[in-house]
Amino acid sequence: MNTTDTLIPRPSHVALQDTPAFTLAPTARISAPAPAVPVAEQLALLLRGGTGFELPLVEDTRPGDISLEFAEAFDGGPEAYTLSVTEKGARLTAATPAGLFNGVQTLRQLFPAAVENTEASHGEWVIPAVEIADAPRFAYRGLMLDVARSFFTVEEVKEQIDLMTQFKLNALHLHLTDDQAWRIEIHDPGTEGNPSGLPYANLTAVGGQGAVEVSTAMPVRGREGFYTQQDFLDIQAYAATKNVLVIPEIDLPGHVNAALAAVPQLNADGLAKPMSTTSAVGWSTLDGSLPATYEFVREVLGQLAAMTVGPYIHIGGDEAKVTDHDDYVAMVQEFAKIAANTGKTVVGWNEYAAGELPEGSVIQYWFGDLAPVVKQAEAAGSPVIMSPAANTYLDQKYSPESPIGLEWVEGGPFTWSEYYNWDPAQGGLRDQHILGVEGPLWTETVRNNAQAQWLLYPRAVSLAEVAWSGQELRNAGDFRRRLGALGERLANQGVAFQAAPDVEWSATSAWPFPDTGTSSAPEYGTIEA
Ligand code: TNX
Repeated sequence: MNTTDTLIPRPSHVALQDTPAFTLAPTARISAPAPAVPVAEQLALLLRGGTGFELPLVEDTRPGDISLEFAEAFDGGPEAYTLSVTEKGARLTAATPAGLFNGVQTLRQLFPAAVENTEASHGEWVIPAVEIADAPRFAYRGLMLDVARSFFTVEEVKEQIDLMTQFKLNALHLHLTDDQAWRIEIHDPGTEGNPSGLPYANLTAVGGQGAVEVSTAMPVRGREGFYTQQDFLDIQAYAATKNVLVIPEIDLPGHVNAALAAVPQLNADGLAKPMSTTSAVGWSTLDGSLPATYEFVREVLGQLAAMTVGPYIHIGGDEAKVTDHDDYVAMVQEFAKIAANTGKTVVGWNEYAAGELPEGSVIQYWFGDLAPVVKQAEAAGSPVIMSPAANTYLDQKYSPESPIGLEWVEGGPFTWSEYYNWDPAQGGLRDQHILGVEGPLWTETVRNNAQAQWLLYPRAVSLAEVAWSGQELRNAGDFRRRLGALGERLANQGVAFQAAPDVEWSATSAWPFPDTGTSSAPEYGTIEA
């Protein structure tokens, strides 16, 4: 098969040449100017694994090399790139390291799937002569990991980053707090910054110990934990090497039971709530009449902003079902102001647009009426992240027989095709209003990375193409064929993808359910002692 035909996401322009192909030789080198060296290193790591070649990084270029170059003016924005492959070598150009990183992902997919093996194999590393010019449709192409309902270690988060970036996904939203747990360390600011003496250390000491328990087969044990501020910096530093921006979320004013359990002063009666393991939603709230509420939010968002490298912080705002509507609006407006005063751009779930938001605040649409979101986008210039549940919710079951996953979203269950066959520009929203697309993985039923992978892949691949490739380039039948070819790459990476029955997979998944007809997958379903 010709690898220029199986690229995912599909590039804007691909012109296969009828000139001789390029063969990567053991003597090949990777040439890059200093600012491109970190990206060149990423490429070298990828290719060294499967080929076993040395692939040293150099500054000059000679025939047979892969070269990374900067070009000043560039069509298609900061993430655009061109890739030119001839018999003499492969040449990537872009205006930024991000553009080069995207080009590297395309180049990687042009090599035979064996390049994804961690052990070197004796392949013929031939890629077709081709001219590619490519740029993303949307700047924000994200996944969300709910680390509150089930904790994911720093290592697991990094593994998720490794996988997502091969499809040019560039945003990782971490849902850090919820009713069942609080996952991010907040330092005690000392007496001066803490007039009410709030026990911030309890947030993780108490709040970090929870998780959802939907069944006895999935106990809390093994799914608790939290990130120190250093851990969070470490995740972001790793993400940055792969062109990924991390967006942290503190969910307010609902989904806060873990905070109410850790900090007694956040309760009107001054008594800490018990921790909870239920998967019910919409039953907890901050109290807008307590000064401690605002003191708390100011301290938490201040520290969060200080440890966040990227421009965004997310303040939640969803499903505050037991919060009086006027209180909700008043709190959310105040919290958004506090967040904006940190210098960051505020993001929230679409309910929060009921309040007046600081200019430029981002609305993440997930559910309900899109019309007010479109209005805000047009009138107030609020960029929108599109996460409509029925097209992006990665926590939903694939079929009624799926051993994990929820199934509350109407129209489900959902496979790769429902997450492919939609256009983010809908209901009057136009591309210029849309920051991008994000697929949330809520983790009530997910207890480790293999299970997360199974819910994510291949649906996250659909979302990656929706976010990257222009609507006119997309075609479900063609995408299904390319997914089939992708199977071998995912299998070589050890990914537990869902073997969608309507796709002709080129290799078997590490977790082939439901093809095997059994719902038991011992290596992923049992609890380690
Ligand atoms: C709704 S989507 C939620 C989450 C749940 C999810 C389960 C959203 C903004 N809130 O709290 O985990 O449903 O699918």
